[in-house]
Formats: sequence, C-alpha cells, structure tokens
Amino acid sequence: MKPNSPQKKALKSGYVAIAGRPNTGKSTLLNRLLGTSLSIVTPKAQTTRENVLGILTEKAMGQIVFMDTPGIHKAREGGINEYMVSQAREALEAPSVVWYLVDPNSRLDHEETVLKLLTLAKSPVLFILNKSDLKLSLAPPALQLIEQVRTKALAMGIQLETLEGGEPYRISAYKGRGVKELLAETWKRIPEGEFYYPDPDQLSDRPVKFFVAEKIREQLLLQLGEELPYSCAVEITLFDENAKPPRIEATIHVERESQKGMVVGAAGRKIRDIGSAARAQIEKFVGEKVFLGLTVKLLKEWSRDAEALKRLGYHLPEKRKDDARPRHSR
Ligand SMILES: Nc1nc2c(ncn2[C@@H]2O[C@H](COP(=O)(O)OP(=O)(O)OP(=O)(O)O)[C@@H](O)[C@H]2O)c(=O)[nH]1
Ligand SMILES: [Mg+2]
Repeated sequence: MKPNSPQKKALKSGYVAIAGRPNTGKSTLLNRLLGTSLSIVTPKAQTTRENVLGILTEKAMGQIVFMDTPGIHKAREGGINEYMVSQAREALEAPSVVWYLVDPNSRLDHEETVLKLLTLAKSPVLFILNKSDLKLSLAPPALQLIEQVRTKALAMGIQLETLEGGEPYRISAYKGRGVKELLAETWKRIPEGEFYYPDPDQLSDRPVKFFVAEKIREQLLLQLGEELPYSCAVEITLFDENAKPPRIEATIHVERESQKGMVVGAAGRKIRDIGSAARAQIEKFVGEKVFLGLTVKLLKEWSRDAEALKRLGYHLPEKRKDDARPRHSR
C-alpha cells in the first residue's frame, strides 16, 4: 500500500433486537428504518406474534439485522402468548445491541416484566422513549416513569445506556424524529464483521408467504372487534406465483364455532371487506395484482392447544430448568 493511500474502512455487521411492551412502536420503528411496511402495525396491543427480521445494508457502513419482537407481557403457559414472549426472549439471546423501547404512557409494573427478560441480555441495552411527539412524553408521569425504570433496572443489574444525565434516547418512530441519531449511536456499538446477508437488496429472511399471511392478519386486527382478532390465525393454503394473476388462498382459523359468523359477517360483507383491504396491501407488497381467496374454518381452541399451535407454525419452547419466563396468567 502507498503511504498516503486511504485505508479501506472495515465493514460492520451485527444484530439489534427491538424489545419492549406491546404497542410501544417496535414494528413502526422497524418499518421506518427500512423505509417500507414490512412488519404489520395496528393500534392494538400484541399485534406482532413472531419475530420479524429486517435487514438494513448501508454500503459504506455495513449491515444491521434488526429483529422486531412481539411485545413482552405476562403470558399464560402453554398457549400463543407464551410463544410470543418466547420469541422475544430468543431475540435477546445474542444480539450486538438491544433497543429497549418504552411508551410514555406505560407503568413501572408493566415495565418490570420487560426488565426481567432484559436481565438475560449480555449486550448493551439502549434506553429509548418512543412516541416523543406526544406532549405527554414530557409530562410529570412520563418523567417519573423514566426515573423509576432507570432505578429499577440498576437494582436488577441492567446497565441501561442513556444520554448524559440518564436521559433516554427520545425518538418518534411515527414521525421519524431522533431515529437517525439513534442509528448513529448504534453503529458505534456494532462490531466489524462479514455481512450475514450478502445481497444488499434482501430485506428479510422470511418468505413472501409469511408477509402475505401477516397482511391478512393486519386487516383482522383492524376490522374485527376488540378480542376476536386474537382468536384468529391465518394459514396460506395455496400460493401459486405462476398463475396469472398469482393465486393466493388462505384459511382464517377461529377457535369457536360462534366466531365463524362474526368473521364472515352479514351476507359475507365482513370477510369481503377484509379480503379486499388485505389484497390491496398484498399487491402493494408484491408489486402486482393478485387473486386472494379467504375461507373461515374452526380449529378448536387453537391458541391453547400445543398440537394446533405447532400445525400453525407456532412452536412452543422446550421447558428449561433455568427458565426465567414469567409464570403469571393474563
Ligand atoms: N404518536 C405516536 N404513535 C406511535 C409512534 N410509534 C408507533 N405509534 C403507534 O403506536 C401503535 C402501535 O405501534 P406498533 O408499531 O404496532 O407497536 P409494537 O410495539 O410493534 O406493538 P406489538 O406488536 O403489539 O408489540 C400504532 O398505532 C402506531 O401508529 C410514535 O412515535 N408516535
Ligand atoms: Mg409489533
């Protein structure tokens, strides 16, 4: 090398787990970072059911693989909620950095459930207050919450990384405020390394089929009443990319006979609305027109039945002796 030739900067690569309570804006943040609607977002808590990986490749810097996780909550054992929390726990096992998102509306006892899981993380944990576009993020209850979380984390042996004076990173995933600064802080903590995903255009490791099912679930959350979406699971039964237009058939599994009619609606109007809105979102995602056929079926008590959960791809974790998963019921 000539003495004055610029030295090539080594590229970095690492995982960032985005963790926090349900409804804190984790999926909104992932989408903001990737500039696309990858992970589904709704105003309802417990929208994300499975980890969603999103890959950010910046040619001059390197690659960060983000893991959007289901909201951490006290989950009943042996059901879909335990599966969701186990997904978040898995994501915390070995990332380079953890982003711990807090909603200014939260409460310490809710955050304690998250903090318990964060004790498992061996990487730096960045303390982030999302929704800082809301006035209440500066109001006394939010300021008190920040102080309480910081003190509790310290008592539990978690070294939260903050701004000077113990202030959390303040961002608005929704408006995009503070996100660039947070990303710059994060790059500093990402080690040098080879890319995990060499194709710079790859956005996720999940197949298109997964996102198609998610777009349908998004509409169920948006268009059905309070509790009903949590009793629904979507299974793609046909995905024919060669048909013109591509043909997608999906089954919406409900838990109880009475729920079938509620999803279908009077004269089939509900399911038609869900189908047409989901189709529009799928078309946006795949970039072409598709055919979407929806069927509603009963899969009795699927959300608490180990066999049914497995069939739907929700594999409950093996029980471990050192298990620190919360054990309370919802
Ligand atoms: N005002 C405001 N709302 C936000 C912000 N970020 C997210 N939201 C809203 O908060 C709600 C929940 O957002 P999600 O991204 O689905 O939250 P999540 O943490 O992924 O939720 P789960 O998947 O249930 O764990 C949605 O209505 C978002 O539009 C923000 O920065 N400001
Ligand atoms: Mg989410």
